[in-house]
Amino acid sequence: MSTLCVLLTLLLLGVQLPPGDQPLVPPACQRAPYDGKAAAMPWADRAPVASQAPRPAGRLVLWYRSPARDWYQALPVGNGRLGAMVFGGVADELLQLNDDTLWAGGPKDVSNPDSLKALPEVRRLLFEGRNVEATELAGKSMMGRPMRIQSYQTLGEVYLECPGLPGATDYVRSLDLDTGVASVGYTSNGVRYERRVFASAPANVIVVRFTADKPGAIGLKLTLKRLKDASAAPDPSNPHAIRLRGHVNRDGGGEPGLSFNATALGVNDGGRVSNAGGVLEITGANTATLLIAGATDYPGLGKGGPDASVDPAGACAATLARAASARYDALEAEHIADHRRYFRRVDLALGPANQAAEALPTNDRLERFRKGQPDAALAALYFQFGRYLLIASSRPGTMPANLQGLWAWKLSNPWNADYHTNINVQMNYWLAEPTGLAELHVPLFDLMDSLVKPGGVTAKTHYGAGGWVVHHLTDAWGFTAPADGVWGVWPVGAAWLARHPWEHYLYSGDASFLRQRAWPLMRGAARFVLDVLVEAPASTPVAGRLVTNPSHSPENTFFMKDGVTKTMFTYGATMDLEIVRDLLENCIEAARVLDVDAAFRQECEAALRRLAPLRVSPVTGRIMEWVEDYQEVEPNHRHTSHLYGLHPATQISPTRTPELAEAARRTLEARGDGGTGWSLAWKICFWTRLLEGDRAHRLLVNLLSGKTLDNLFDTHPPFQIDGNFGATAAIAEMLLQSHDREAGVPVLHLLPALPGAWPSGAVSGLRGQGGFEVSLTWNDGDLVEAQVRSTLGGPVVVRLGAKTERFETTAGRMLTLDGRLRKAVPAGGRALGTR
Ligand code: FUC
Repeated sequence: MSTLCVLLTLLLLGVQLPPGDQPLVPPACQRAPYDGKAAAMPWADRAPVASQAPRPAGRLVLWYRSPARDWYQALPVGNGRLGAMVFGGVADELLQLNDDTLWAGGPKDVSNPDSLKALPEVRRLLFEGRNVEATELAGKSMMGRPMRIQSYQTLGEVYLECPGLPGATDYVRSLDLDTGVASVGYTSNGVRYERRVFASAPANVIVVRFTADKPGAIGLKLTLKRLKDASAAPDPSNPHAIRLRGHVNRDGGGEPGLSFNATALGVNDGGRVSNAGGVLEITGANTATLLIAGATDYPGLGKGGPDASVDPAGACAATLARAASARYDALEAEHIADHRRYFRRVDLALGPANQAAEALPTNDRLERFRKGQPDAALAALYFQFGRYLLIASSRPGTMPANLQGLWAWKLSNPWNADYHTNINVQMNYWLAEPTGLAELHVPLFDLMDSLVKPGGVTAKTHYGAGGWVVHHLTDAWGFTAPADGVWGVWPVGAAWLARHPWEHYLYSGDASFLRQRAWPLMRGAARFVLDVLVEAPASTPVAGRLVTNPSHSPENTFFMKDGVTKTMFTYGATMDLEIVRDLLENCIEAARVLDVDAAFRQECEAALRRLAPLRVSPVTGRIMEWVEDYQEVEPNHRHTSHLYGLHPATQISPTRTPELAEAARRTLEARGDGGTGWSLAWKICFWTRLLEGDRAHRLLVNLLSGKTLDNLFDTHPPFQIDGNFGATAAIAEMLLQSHDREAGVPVLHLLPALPGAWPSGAVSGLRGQGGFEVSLTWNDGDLVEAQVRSTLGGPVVVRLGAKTERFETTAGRMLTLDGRLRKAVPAGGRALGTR
């Protein structure tokens, strides 16, 4: 045994686990499992690897010449529900698994009955400028009980050994975004080995395929492990399978938490498979396929606690029996077709081409970029990676993408890998509509539906209000009360979320969706808001106007007028007012379209007339973040909440409200060009809405070079997926914006924020509000051709620089325009994309 192995074994022995929860480490598998201690789940392959392998085929690949050394270098696959991080080892392979329903905790009414009693006093204190006392009182009486949620958790790990491999040459691992397949290839002992890994949505399994160019060369041993609360064993129903069964210990005792199971099944061609001692062993096979299923007894959003009628191990066995009845080739073909159904809707090429950069492994390419070398195509790759990640983490019927999409290796993940509703989960979905993934938006609406009931209880208990409320975060169990600390007393989470189904309607024009799903959600969120708006008293700068109270500008602290006292707690924070205005305006429009609820519409209109206005500071010329011109404690704070009106809403516009746009620009200058990953992504969206492509690009460069990990995951730090999704949406908006209207007619603004760094390019399949599909080519920074396909028909205004033209469109027909917006005859059959 090598010293390393001895050390690893000792390390393993040192891991303290409750009896019965010992991870299985059969003697054959010498690797110690991850001990939960190191920050990034480090991994080392025993086989030395050498490589000068050339770039794998495929235009949209992430690729590397060595196995991942930690989780942040591993590559994600996912089918919306089940995910894996693939490390790509040779002698030691690791696949970290997730099931998007595996959450600690359980459903509970967390509302705080003391809240309503304290509310008038908290409001009075805030209006009187006694913010510190208000914070103290709210901290004592307004927080959820308990005020913390529990974490989304890892499902476990697959540890795989290919013993006897002395080392490898010509090693390459990759993730092909166009197929959704991760691959590993290497040569060892004169044999070329290939491994392909994907998460199939149709088959509901993760598939790992092993091939070699010599018959009988495949041998491996595999175990399943988890840090805690689970144990592995042979599957009693299948001699070719092993399984990991576990049970989340809810709240450290008491009520039962979720049960879960992962089963790995070996399918061989030649050789043998056994599961003795809980080690799945394949020897002497020509090819082998590993099928991995995962399941929990999570009952579905809003459906209470663990579902006693579900047996996760039985569910896995049934899934595996179905998957194993298909040939591997058929499974792979089915997966690729399913993935491409979404992925290939949009294609993007950004020039100038840079062969030197594109020939490099992704980590080296990033490094080159970090050193300031231009690489336009890297932004296109990042854009498509963002779309890939949404396809892999949010499918109809799955949980919505959480703070880490669905990839999380811990039991207690950063911010619990929850659904933060004061920017993060919304940002996760900004790309869905414009980048052709509208169906993948639906899990967010499912989450919202499930929050109406608990959010209604919180609305009533905490505020005596109707409708539904969500504060700054939620989880799989319907948590809607203020969480974490007094900054959690931020009652406009639902109001912000309500923009999402409305946008889904704006893009699709689907009136039945608007009537059946969007409207009830919007109306309920607005009902709450109408009930909690209060009139600001005479002593305040917004006397007589309606404001929220209590309120926060998310997580940003300011100095009170004494210049010393720090607080976050306030009334009428600008973001609240922008969110409320947005929601009420959207409700008025929705009620008009649907021709419903005239009285409610009038109520919204009356409230809008009295709402405190957006204001520009006479001192700084910026959009004011609070009702008073307070100084921020951290001028470069990551949240720029008071620009909600610029993005995602449409209250601030360089064409319609140039003064406000100028104030927004000054606001952004003051906040600076840095920030966490998601903060940068939002700022890129802001600059894009200000039509400043070069400035947007500068921040995109900061994001790619400063907040992007080797596997292209965004880092807060640590990893947080919102930055990937937000920047993908921003790139789409640099090329096409569709949020404006001219006399009620949708405006397609072509290349509104094209940066100098992308002088040439082509994009196909972007979506615009009003049911448009848009493809563009440009060269030397000028539009060459635009194709606009309408799905709904009707008029459209096309804007390019200072020029606007109005056209009539016909549903299902294409409008082709030249670089001066003149109708052109489409060039016969020429595809705009570059594929
Ligand atoms: C918000 C942000 C933090 C972090 C957390 C998940 O509260 O302020 O930066 O992104 O969400």
